[in-house]
Amino acid sequence: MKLGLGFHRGMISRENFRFARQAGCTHAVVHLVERLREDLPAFADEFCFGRTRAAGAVWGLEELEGVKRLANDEGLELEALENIDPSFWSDILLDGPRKMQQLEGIKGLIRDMGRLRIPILGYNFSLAGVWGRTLAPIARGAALAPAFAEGHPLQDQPLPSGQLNNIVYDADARGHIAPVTRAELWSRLIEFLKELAPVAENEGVRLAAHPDDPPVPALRQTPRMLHEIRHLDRLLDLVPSRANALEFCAGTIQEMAGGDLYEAAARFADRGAIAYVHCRNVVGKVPAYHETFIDDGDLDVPRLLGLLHRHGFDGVVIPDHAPQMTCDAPWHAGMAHALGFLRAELMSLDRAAVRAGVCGGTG
Ligand SMILES: [Mn+2]
Repeated sequence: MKLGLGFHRGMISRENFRFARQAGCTHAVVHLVERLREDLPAFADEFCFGRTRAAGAVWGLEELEGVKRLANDEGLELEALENIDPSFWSDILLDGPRKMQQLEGIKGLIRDMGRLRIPILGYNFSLAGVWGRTLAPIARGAALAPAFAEGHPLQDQPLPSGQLNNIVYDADARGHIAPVTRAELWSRLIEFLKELAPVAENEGVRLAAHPDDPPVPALRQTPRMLHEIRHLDRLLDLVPSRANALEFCAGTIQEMAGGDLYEAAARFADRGAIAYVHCRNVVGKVPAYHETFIDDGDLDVPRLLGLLHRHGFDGVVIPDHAPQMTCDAPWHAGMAHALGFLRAELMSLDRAAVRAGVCGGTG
């Protein structure tokens, strides 16, 4: 297994890639998601950023090439793009009039990823997205971390038009999104996969579905589809393809009301269905849980990594979220802590494999 770190768009920089390399990462995952255009940070011209582009245009080849070159310059492979900007696929999620046009846009993105050998496109087929949690001083030493308790009044606020996946993509939209049933949402997801999986397979790109975080059946008056382990099986079974895979978020799966994370990890690894892994820790399950430091929760991270290793998963593990540590660089310190822990575990698995002679060790 390989160690990686994920970066939101505003975090993509030479310094942050260097930080990841210093912590022992060999791989990077980047979110090219944009919030409102005026909120975008200014990017350095040398990396092809900062150009104006038509609203709703999918990331271009030059931009992806710029991010990849920057990562490579700092000793990192670009493993995945994570999370599709709502403006690129709003009508795929909502079954709107521009759906076919947006599917063509994402096919173009997948072809560019194939050309650049970026192997994974992580996505979250969710209307409300990650929502309804509060940041609380609840992790060890009063570190700030997200907490969730079902029934908070926020969670039932209807979803405004122009907002999906917790991102505003059209500030001028008025009203709320039309009601949708869970069956309708599943049929939109199946159409998305049937259209895109063959293109992705052809390009050597894997589409990796993130489970619903928080894993509850409904949020903001919209249904969710991937909040139990069996839903992930259903997703894989509906469109069998190497390109139809999982962004295996261990924290989210641990938060699910039922099911066994370790059994799921072993089974999905056996199926070769895990594209990459999000690894964080958590205390509690739905209806109430909170995130914690990686060494300090209900999830037995060494056991999980050992299982993934034994069941043949050889891809990238990233820390997902980490509590913010009290210092001048709360995100970096939290990530450095999680990366150090993961790096030690991955090294010890590699050493054990060499001792067992399964990784070409000479004894
Ligand atoms: Mn995750």
